[in-house]
Amino acid sequence: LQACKLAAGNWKMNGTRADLEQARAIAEAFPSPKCGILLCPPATLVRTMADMLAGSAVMVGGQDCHAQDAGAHTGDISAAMLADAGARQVILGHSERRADHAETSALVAAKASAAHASGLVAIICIGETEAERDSGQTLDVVLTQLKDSVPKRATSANTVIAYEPVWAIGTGRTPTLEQIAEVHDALRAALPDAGISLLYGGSVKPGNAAEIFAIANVDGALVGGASLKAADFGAIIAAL
Ligand code: G2H
Repeated sequence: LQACKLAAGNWKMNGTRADLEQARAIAEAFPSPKCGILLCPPATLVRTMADMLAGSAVMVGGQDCHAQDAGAHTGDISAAMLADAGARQVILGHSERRADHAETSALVAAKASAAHASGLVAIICIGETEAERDSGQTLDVVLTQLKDSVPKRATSANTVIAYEPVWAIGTGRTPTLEQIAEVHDALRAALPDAGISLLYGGSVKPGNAAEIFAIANVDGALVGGASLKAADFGAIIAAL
């Protein structure tokens, strides 16, 4: 269990400049938080949000990066570019990227190495589908994803893992506290560095955050929908 937990907001494909006010409100509400606070807006807002939040306690991150530094990859963004725009972290291997863009764990590991080389913390997402859980494969799936998605030399300084059961993402359904604990315990035992933070993600909201954060081996949350409004995300941060 980490002394300093992390509340990470993943805005996904949501947000234009008007929404930066939500980020400003979070920074103003938590001038010296006891935990880490991170917002990952769409790439179009990273530079502006990082400039706006400079000097505050709120970090800014990206939602994906390419495995290479530069080149002929239309539409892609490299880790070096995110770092140059003021990002300190990057979410990688989110299940929506694995599903929408056919990202494999091997690709995610390559992206994580690129993130590390650019000085970014990689937040690597793993999680089982509903069919995998129903057929009793949850631990096999997440441990295999962990092994294949995390670079061998990952450390607590450059890597965070987010366990996000696919069936709990954006659905309002959350696993039982026992189900979260079982997976986080298994992940902790398998990490290349036992100090790596383990976030839970999937329909975290103000009403369930405190009980999820109280689970041993849960070091914070990756929050989607409930990170878009400062009131909700603030309530989750306050529960850390
Ligand atoms: C899981 C999570 C954030 P939500 O994807 O990554 O989203 O909180 O909306 O389920």
